Amino acid sequence: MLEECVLADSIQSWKHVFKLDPDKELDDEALDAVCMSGTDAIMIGGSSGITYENTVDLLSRVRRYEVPCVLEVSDLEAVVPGFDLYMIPMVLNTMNSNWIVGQHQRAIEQFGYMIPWDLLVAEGYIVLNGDSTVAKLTGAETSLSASSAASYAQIADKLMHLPIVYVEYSGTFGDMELVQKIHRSTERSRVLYGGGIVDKSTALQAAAVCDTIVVGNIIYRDLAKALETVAVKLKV
Ligand code: 1GP
Repeated sequence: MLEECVLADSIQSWKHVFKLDPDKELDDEALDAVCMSGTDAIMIGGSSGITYENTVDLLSRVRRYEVPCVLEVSDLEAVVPGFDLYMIPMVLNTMNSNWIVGQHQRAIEQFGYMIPWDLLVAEGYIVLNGDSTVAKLTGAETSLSASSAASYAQIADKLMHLPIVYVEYSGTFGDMELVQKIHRSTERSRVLYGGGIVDKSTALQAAAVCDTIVVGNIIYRDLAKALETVAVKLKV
């Protein structure tokens, strides 16, 4: 129990996370570079094409390394045992309650008896790139002013007491003033930012206005640039 709590608490020290998509190819050499990069954690997740098989396969490859490996649960069919933690997204800025509590309710009703509750970490997602797969899938209302976005973050932080607010611009670099406003308006939740971080410069800009940056697609497009982003860890 203690060990599990310590694990969940370790998120508080994460500055940098690489997000790997089980639906995308990454050869062993590239995976070795990612896992040995000094990143704080590997998050496995994606919005489409995630299966039990491709998730197990990626987990077993990442498990050769010491870096913590967490699953961001997006599809019940692809929940694989053996991860260090399970991140549970709740999309706050959608009117479709399916993505806030609906899927969660059905999962708990069906599988509650086997859920390792101490390994679950809830994420209050604020989805802000209207062109992204996650925005389309969840019907997120992405045209938010900074103060609207910050008020969603305060729901996560002050009303729901979620450990994480995830500012999700997947695929595009976001409005850093908006992210900063979210960061300033939260007290306890850790603010994760992801979207369009493609090199050291964008990584440093994002790291300056949040607690943890999440780097995704650039891993598959330009590995050297992706590895540069770990430099944010030197700027503690
Ligand atoms: C996606 O926030 C992550 O969930 C990272 O986004 O792929 O644009 O880096 P990118």
